[in-house]
Amino acid sequence: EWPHTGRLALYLLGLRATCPPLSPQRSLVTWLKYYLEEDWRGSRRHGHPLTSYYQYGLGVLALCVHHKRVREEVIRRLLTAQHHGRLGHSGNAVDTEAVVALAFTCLERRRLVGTGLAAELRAAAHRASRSMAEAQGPDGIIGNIYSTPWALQVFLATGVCQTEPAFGRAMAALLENLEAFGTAATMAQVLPVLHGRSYLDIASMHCREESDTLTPMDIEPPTEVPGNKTVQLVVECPLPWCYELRLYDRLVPVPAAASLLDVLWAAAALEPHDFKFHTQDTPQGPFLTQVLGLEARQEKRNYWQLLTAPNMPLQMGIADYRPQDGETLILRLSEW
Ligand code: B12
Repeated sequence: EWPHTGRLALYLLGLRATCPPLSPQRSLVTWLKYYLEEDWRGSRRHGHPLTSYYQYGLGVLALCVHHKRVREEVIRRLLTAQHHGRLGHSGNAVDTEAVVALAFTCLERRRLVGTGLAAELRAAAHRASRSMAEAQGPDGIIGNIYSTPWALQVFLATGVCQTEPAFGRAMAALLENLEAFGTAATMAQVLPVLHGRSYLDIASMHCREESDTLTPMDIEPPTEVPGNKTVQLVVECPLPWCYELRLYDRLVPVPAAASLLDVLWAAAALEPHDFKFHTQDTPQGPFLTQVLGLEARQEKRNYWQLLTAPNMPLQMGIADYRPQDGETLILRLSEW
């Protein structure tokens, strides 16, 4: 069983933000401390938390927001990882660096550490915020559109948004691309930023009588697109233990509005039924776990990466991505 560090951390952050009348969270907070320890135990062998630095950072952030101390060693692990540039993997560096920088800022602001360590954490958070500003593209985006809200949360939390020109440019980029945030998971990361807040503000929220602003929306059904399209589906396994690089390559006809998930279903229905796949439901949507009987293993840190030819990783999952007519999609067993 993997420690549920990230899920519990997100749950505790969400719980706190809803201003519960009683405080039923105490035992959950204890569980989170336990998961952090379990998570790290894996690292003695592997050199990183069993889950990921992203989840480990979320764990520290959630404990801090609940005003709970963590052992100095736990914080030092994150500082060391940041210092040695070990936080990033497969293009997700900004998200992870930002979560960790928010955790650092929280610990420092809430005075949960001594003055020496507080100064180190402040310096580390400012380093992260500077490197995010430097990573900004000409379009204002930092990392990609989904990591930009995290970078903005760091600017807001570290208080550099007044002086940092990157802030305004990144905010403008977000406002231009709001339609990209269609899932609950991505909305949860962008919404605080649109209100000028970061997850750190949960810690200092005043729970007063608030009107219920969470009202369900009427979501319009997607518009029907008439006609069909053809997508080329390629499966690759560049890992040493695969007998061949290209394991599957076929044209798949689908309706014009089909998502990549629909393409996979259509491929599975084609004669002679040689394409198989499995998914796992996550809060981000269905996650592709198995293709042609090959399972991506969390403990081996491999995953089925989604790309569009020639070699561009998708920024969305299989249920959200809608390929164009004639596009070639690659499912590649990769390491992260
Ligand atoms: C770590 C991470 C990964 C790791 C997860 C492995 C692990 N054991 O940690 C790996 C490298 C495998 C990964 C893969 C992908 N990821 Co990713 N990932 C993240 C990251 C940095 C943290 C996720 C996390 O731990 N959340 C906390 C835990 C508690 O929440 P959780 O919901 O339980 O998380 C699990 C699932 O969400 C799943 N997962 C991770 N990424 C994705 C993406 C999608 C689309 C789905 C359905 C599930 C999923 O793995 C998580 C850990 O078990 C986020 C950053 C972010 N801003 O959210 C990006 C993020 C969620 N990933 C993203 C993307 C695009 C992908 C890929 C589609 C990339 C690709 N081109 O192949 C693939 C998924 C392909 C597939 N097989 O379906 C985007 C999603 C954007 C969106 N539109 O929703 C994000 C937001 C990054 C970004 N800035 O673009 N990812």
